[in-house]
Amino acid sequence: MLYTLIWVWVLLPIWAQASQEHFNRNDNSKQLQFEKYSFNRFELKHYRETVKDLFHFAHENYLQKGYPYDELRPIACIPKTRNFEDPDDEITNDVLGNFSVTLVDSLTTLAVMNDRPKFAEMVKLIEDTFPNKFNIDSTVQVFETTIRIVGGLISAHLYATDPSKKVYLGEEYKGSLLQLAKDMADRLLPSYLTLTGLPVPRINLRSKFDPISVESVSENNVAAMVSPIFEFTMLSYLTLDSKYADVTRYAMNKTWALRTELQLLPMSFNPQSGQCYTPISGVGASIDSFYEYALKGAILFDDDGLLKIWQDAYNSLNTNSRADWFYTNVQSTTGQLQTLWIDSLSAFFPGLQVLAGDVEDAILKHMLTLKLWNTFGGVPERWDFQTLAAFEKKKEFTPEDIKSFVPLEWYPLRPEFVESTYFLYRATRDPFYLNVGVAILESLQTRFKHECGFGGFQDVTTGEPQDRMETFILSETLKYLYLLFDVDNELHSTRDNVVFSTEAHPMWLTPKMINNYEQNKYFNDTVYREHLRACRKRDRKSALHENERTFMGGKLLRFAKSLFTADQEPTKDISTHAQPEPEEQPDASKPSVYEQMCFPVDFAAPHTDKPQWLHSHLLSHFDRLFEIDRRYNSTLIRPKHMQNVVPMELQRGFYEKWAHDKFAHSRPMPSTEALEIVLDLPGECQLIRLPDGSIHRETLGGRNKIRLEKIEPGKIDVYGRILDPQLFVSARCKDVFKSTCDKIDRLYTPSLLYRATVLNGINLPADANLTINRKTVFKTQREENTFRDLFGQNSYNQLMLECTPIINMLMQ
Ligand code: DMJ
Repeated sequence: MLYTLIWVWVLLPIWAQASQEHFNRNDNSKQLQFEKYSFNRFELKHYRETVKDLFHFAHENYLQKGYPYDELRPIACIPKTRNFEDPDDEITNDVLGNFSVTLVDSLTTLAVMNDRPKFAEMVKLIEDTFPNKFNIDSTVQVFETTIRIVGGLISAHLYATDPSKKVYLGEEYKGSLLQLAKDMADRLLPSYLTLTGLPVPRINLRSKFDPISVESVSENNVAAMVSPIFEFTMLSYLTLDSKYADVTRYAMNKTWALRTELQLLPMSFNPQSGQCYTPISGVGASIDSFYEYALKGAILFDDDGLLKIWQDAYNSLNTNSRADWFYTNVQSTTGQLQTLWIDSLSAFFPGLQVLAGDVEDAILKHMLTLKLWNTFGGVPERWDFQTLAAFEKKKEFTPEDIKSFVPLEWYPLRPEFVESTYFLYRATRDPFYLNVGVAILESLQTRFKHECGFGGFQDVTTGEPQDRMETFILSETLKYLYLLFDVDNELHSTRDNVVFSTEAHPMWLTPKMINNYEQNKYFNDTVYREHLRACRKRDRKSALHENERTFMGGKLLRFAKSLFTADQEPTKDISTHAQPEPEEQPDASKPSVYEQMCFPVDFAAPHTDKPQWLHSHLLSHFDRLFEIDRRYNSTLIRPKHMQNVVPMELQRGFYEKWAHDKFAHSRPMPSTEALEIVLDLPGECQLIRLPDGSIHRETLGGRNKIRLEKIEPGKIDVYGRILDPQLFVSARCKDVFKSTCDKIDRLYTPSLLYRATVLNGINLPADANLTINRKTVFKTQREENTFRDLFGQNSYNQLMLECTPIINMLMQ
């Protein structure tokens, strides 16, 4: 024992010193024996504390120079206030309600950083700031106010009342934050009192609808229409008043009922009439937190209904909108590509995919944001991904050339990139993501730090700084960055089911809270009870006029009809919370929402054969690290202010240190062409994914989007291999469906082959097959007849498209 102790005492200082030496990365002479190791605890601590210092720097400045106004301008060092002169200035006034929003929104970052004294001081300051609660004559956006104010207060209340948390306030806290959250929610909830039950986007905190013009509430996006469900359901759990949950749940279900036949939601509607405004769908602005809260709500509230919405929506996205490196905006009724840009808000999606278990695709999608960051030093609000042949050969690019690829040029230091980086690190523990975090941190210390706080770019193409510190910089960007390095944070080891709100406010429910709610919840607010009853009545009524094309569209009409028609099984599309159905008995054999989510993980899976910290698994085994650079080389053009900046994965100490020299290599760019076919057949799209990545289908029912690679000898395929002429020897035609290939000689060898590489957004690994049950492939004779003209099958059981064999689509 004594011997062991001596060793510990002797070794500790040496280890500490050596680690500090290693930590000084730019000093080569000092990189000795620890050179190979991953971030040690000294490094992690240093980065974590650096983030904390940055937060305090900005927070203190806000308190001294910005408070009690909503924000502080980081360059001018003066408050940024609501535009009191022009109430119609929605861009400013939607968020800045004259309610010290930075103070409220940043509170949980102090909690996450375990800063109890400051947390307690800020709770007191909030109590003093709002003696009359939120009785303020401000018209604000319901969504923004919910996620920043209501969400911030609820989450801080959870921290303040949870004895297991380091910032627990004990007896000194009397529940003021929850009372404030409830007060704000009560002021926002009237926005749902529309004919449809869908919320209008804005409301006046004092006088509800009085000073609001019709135009300012005539359009609402789906993210805003559904998102309050998350914060408001939490509020119901905490207050036992179920009206918040029920009213917002009705809106979530009704919004989802407005989806198209493809299970895609258009991005915006008129909430008074339900008429569709913007028919495009995607994962970015206007729709982002619809997906986020379907999944996060399913997890936090263990809610099967929300899980089903998430699964259907995600499946449909994958079929219709998933591209290799991002999700595209598509027409919600046809699934056709609709815009040639993506927006910066979509960078949150990989984090959500991690939560859903789809780490493999999350890694790809996150990579694109990294490349945007490398190019512009931030993530432009919109980036145009179309490649122009005219630009490919160009050597010099004018500022105008660059601007033409950045339709919206600002970057307000949004959190989505670091958010996804954090989730990917938690899922993979790959030091790659810590390195990304360090690169972001360095940018925060240099280009984004100003005299009084942090501000992003007004224009990423020129590097012009933005004199604004949005509240999400303190509530999200710095919080996720801190958590990335704070590997031992209490949130990472808690047994509670912690889920971050869309504004990064941690939320959780203990079994005690759930039981209490289930046993004691009430709904005795006549206004909202009557409102929901009237909405449901209108839903039922509309079913009587099925021929009329109402805003509801096919789905909702069918649903409403099913409620009305006794012999049809009623679907559960619309919430029945106000008149609860008999409670389902919990079924012990039934998997929880969490257990139902499972995606196969491919190269991201932590490797067990070697210690994980020796190198980055991603850098060593992901051979497509530079594919985006090459593929989008005519649109990822670095502006002048970025020209001397080395991309983060090429910086000294990044690639050569973290990639395993035995494995790491880069895949050559494919030279094959590809085409996509869409088969829309009756029935469900059910597929079975086999361990080798192959996919088996019993039928071809449902919507199938198949990417076919054209295989020609000598070309490089999407897996980076030179195509072997041998493939052609084994691919002769022999038609069994008696289609046009009848005319082709049995010994004919085609000069072109196809290979399926992607099915409904799922990448097929090299040498994986797509098999279909020969007997059940077509459900009806009619289907088979239709397909005869198009498809055939050769003697190797390969399916043929117009006489060209698809070598890995096999009939079995
Ligand atoms: C935040 O307010 C939230 O993350 C929201 O969901 C999207 N926009 C900002 C951050 O970009």
